[in-house]
Amino acid sequence: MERHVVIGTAGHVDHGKTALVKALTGVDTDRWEEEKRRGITIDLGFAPLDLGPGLKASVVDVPGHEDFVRNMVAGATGVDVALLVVAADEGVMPQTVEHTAILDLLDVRAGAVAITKADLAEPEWLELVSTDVKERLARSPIHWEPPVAVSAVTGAGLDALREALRHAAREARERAADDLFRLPVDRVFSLAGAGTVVTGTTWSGTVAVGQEVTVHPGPLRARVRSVEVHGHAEERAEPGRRTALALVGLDRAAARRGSVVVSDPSWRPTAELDVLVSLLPGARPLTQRSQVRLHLGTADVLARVVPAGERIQPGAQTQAARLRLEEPIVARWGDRAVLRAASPATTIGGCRVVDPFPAPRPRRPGPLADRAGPDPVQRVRAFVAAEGPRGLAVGDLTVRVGLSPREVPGVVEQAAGSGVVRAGDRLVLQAAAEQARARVLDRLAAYHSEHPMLPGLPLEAFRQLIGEPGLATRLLSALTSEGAVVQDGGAIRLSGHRPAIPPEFLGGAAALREELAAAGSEGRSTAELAGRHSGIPAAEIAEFLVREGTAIRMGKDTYYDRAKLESAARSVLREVKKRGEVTPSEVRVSLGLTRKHLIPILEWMDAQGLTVRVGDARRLGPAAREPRWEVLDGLPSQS
Ligand SMILES: Nc1nc2c(ncn2[C@@H]2O[C@H](COP(=O)(O)OP(=O)(O)OP(=O)(O)O)[C@@H](O)[C@H]2O)c(=O)[nH]1
Ligand SMILES: [Mg+2]
Repeated sequence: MERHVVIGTAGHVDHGKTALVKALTGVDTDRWEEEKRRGITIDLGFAPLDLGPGLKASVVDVPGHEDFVRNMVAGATGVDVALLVVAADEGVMPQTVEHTAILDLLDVRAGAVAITKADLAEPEWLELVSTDVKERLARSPIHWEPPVAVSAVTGAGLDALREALRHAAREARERAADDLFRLPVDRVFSLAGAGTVVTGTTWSGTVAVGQEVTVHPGPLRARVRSVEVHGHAEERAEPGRRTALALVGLDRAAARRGSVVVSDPSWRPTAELDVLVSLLPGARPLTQRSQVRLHLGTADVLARVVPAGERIQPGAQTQAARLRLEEPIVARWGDRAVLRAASPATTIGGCRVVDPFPAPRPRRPGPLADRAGPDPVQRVRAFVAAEGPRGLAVGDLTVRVGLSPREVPGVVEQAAGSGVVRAGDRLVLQAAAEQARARVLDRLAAYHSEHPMLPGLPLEAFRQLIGEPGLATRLLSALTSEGAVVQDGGAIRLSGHRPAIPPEFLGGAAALREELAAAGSEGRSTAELAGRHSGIPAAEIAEFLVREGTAIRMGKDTYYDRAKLESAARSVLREVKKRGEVTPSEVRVSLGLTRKHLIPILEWMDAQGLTVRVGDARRLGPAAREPRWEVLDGLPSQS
């Protein structure tokens, strides 16, 4: 199968990068008038390069001038193979060092080195420069091929350089086609007939003509009208190559360098990242709220640093920090980024994204080592553990935890064997799930002992106790399905709980029953009951009497003795039967009640369906035909 890689130039200004790219590819990548006039590269240039059987490359040519390092970083982000260019006549210079550091920080794995302008140097001098370069690169983690002396003018060494690039390509990272599609945009333009075109290097995944994509920030929806790779129409965009997408529905002004085109909904912008930072030797330490410029993909944004410890020192050890970004960007677990000082603009280090969606509290990052690890199962476990009882959404495993979609089912299955349980669409640590369960059971037991007469904890109070609605629902359904908890109307209780009057209130309860019986059709409000019977929880006892069946509550807090209320209702029904319909004043006299006490009873009867209101009068309602309300003419009812 044919392999595609992106080769990125690097090196000091004027060292011959663009001339070398032209000698290799035939393409002059300095397209701008200003570039021609000043004789330097300002922005990125692109050219295809055929490296022989089975290997195709796209070359990204970057500017070497120190004023345009920002553009260099945008070009370097998608690079698989570095092409470091050092002019024989000048040797290693500041941007030779800075560009090499940037390639390191972006985790470029392999590269070739061209000692160019060889035609200008004596062989001994060439040898000296080559040795110096080799020694310096020995400390770099990148796999560098031995330097090749070349001349863009004579063409000397170009074949050997092609061979070195082929070798380096073998060491380069493979970009996964079966992963989520992502293309960081480095150019946007409009083209007659094609509409808005965005270009960039496809980092991972594929997207086909006709497919819907999302452009961040936005998010904006668009459809892929066509795909081009170096001027050739393709059916789909694939990783490791320069890609131009013509997008239907995207306004030219809505995208820019730094935008990202994706197709999966799990990509979301974020303004906080937990990262592992490494600072270059000689960089100033980063302290609380130091300002830096973060370059991730083709985006660059200002950010404040919140180190996990006191400060971040330069050195080999990476250190945890949270970055608060001034604008949201798209980031994924494992992404590499470059950090530059805001002013003067110098490269100070880099970072690796460990959590693109960290919990807002605590405001500093917790330990990141477990979540940064390469083993996917351990990593999932660490993310799940960090989420506590909330757990981690399975949908977060791709972008947040860095798994490819095809890995997800297998990793979830393996994680299940190591203390992670799946609850619906979330993963929770077994221990955290058990803890949450125990907390609910404890809380219910405590509630029952505090309120032995109540049927259970109101559902709303339970939700507030848990805090998160999704978690509350999951816990409740787990506990009810295992039979430990019963949900009964608006309350939840332990399955063994039976509401009962505790011994110390039995006397009080008897007194309330008597009180309500004596109050008859007048009823008593909670306030009246509490006022007359101090020292007992009158409201809770009254509610208990309702559930036990000896009392009836009307409205929010007026209680009646059931037998008394029903007997009053029967009297009303008898009157209605006799007369066909009655007005309140007609029944008031026969019942001997004041209007104040009669009206609530009539309204209650309306609500029960015993009576129907017609103007000011009442007629028989449908419920009055039920056997227990059947009222025999002229005879007293059996209540
Ligand atoms: N003699 C000789 N001159 C060269 C060679 N390669 C490049 N040059 C000259 O060096 C100058 C700079 O070359 P560029 O290719 O523009 O350098 P660059 O590295 O692309 O410069 P920036 O992009 O601005 O960093 C030009 O005048 C080239 O003609 C070479 O192999 N031999
Ligand atoms: Mg150039």
